[in-house]
Amino acid sequence: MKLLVRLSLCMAVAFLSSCSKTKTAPKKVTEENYVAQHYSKQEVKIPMRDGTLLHTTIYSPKDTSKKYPILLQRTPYSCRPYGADTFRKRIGPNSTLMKEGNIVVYQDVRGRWMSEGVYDNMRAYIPNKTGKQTDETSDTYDTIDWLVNNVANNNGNVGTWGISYPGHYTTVSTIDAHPALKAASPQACIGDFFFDDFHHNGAFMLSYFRAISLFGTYKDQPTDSAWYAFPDMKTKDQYQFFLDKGPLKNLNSYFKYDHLDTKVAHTEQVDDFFWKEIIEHPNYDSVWQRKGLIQHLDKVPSTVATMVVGGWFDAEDLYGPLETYKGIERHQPNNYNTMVFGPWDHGGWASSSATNAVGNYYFGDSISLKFQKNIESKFFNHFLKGDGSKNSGLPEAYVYDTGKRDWKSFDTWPPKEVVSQSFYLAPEQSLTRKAPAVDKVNFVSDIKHPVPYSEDIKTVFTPRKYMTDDQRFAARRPDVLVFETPVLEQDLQLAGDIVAKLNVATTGTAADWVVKVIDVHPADMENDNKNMQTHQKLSNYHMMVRSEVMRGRFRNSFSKPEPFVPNKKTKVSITLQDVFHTVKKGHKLQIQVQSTWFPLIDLNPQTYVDNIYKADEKDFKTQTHTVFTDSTIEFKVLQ
Ligand code: PG9
Repeated sequence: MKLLVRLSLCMAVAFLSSCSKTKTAPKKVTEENYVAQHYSKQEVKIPMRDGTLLHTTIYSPKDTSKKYPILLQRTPYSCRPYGADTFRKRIGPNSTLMKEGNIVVYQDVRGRWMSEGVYDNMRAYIPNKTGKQTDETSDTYDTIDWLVNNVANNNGNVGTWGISYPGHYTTVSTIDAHPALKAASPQACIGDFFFDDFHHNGAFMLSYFRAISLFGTYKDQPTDSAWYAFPDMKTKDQYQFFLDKGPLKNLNSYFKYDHLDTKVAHTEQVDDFFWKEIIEHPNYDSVWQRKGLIQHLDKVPSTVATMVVGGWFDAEDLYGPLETYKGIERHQPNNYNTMVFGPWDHGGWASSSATNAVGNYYFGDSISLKFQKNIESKFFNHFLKGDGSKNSGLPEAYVYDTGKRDWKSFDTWPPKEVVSQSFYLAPEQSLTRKAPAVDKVNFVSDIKHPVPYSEDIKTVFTPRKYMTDDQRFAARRPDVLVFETPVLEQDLQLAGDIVAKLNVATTGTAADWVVKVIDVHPADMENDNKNMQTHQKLSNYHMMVRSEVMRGRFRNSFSKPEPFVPNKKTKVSITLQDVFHTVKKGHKLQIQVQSTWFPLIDLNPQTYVDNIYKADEKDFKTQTHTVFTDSTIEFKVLQ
């Protein structure tokens, strides 16, 4: 009975707020006030099966002459602006869908902003839930059920979409999906925080330092304004800041919230529950494993069509979208499941900019706008307003070649036609198809002078631009090994993942191994870019195409780390995420290998300690590392 009263109260609250508008003279319709002119807004509290109320904002077309599908986004980033009389400037996945008319719904997920409950990062899925047990799949199910049964003028079909964390909740919506869910587009969707965002193969993404408090500050009641604070580094020079800070434990003081009236006992050294989770769980243990979503993609019913979207230069979530698409293909081969990967950084495809570039590298005009209009809108219209058959007119894999700078469609990804081609890290800094005599190359890894990941002096919220940055600054350092082909006499089209099979050694007992794949442009190449920083030139530009780190202790298992035996030749294999890139005739393919990448990732002490987050200054030691020339880089090549 109580729940029914709450529900009817919610409806009453919703109804009153939508009637509160005072009569004003109609304003000129501009992009700025398009939503306010064409949509009405409701704010409701939807009750979950355990009674928790989730704040939900509903934008409905004022034209009630037809029924509309519901486009739902669940987010930790707020439904702002709050209040019945303030409207977003843009709603929905893109302006085409906004102007065609859809019911667009945003919801604060449990424990965030105006919703009740307690937040948990990447809340673990609970199989076979009973009674009032909840997780994000049940919250989504209950939300969709309420919407289709209570929102006026809906056509009974629901679509979900989102980028990054909202992309994660979009993937969640497909698991044990509500029958009304017909289309989902997880975009840059987080798959697993041990391989997306905060960690790469166990190395901590120190460059995410400022983002931690966004997800680790307690709040104990609904709020329409930010309850967290970002650490003040008091400098723009992030490299120097972290070098001066030294061991990670010296950052703990930034995660005590004396200023917050939280339930956490301030006597603890760290109040931020996310930072605590990170520093107490350095290995891929049950805490991270439970949160991983990829393992549950066997629970995506065939009633849901999926289109996974990602950017080839997405520094934050590349593992997630690739593994989400591949996971649904693997578990549910008969589902309608497609992918689109373009020349974008994190969420770049949602840009309304006429020019598309990543950092200093320009790709072309209106690439994002054409995607929004011709691919994304077509996907949702087909499954939510159309016949919903598998004949959507869209390809299985629509992928952009970032070397040739054009799109291609395939009926599988990676393409069936690819062949593996291995290149050896050979002496004299060469990269050869032919196995060289086994030799070795040494370098001193000086933790007092780590290799920068970028030449830029800035404090990032999350890293982005480095993904296409010129790598000449690194190539000219003695602690970066360079291996390079001669000028190519024909195009080399890379399509799929890249596996670095290194044979290495170290004088220490711990080391990180970073591999970078680089497209060296011709020396006589003229700038054609609209986006280059003035000092950057395309002549001999060392364009980063892909890069990845392996924290050496995890070389055999992410859950059971192991030290190196000093000076013992050891195998370290690193899978670099998929690419679709032609290294064109006249260019060179280059590989760089290094052991620091600062402060993108934290410094490895280079002596083995159980938990690097608790390491002391004395544990950090300069070491000499070795790469043997029987190490190979295996590419997937389209002939
Ligand atoms: N995946 C992105 C992110 C997560 C956590 C911290 C910072 C960024 C995102 O949701 O944008």
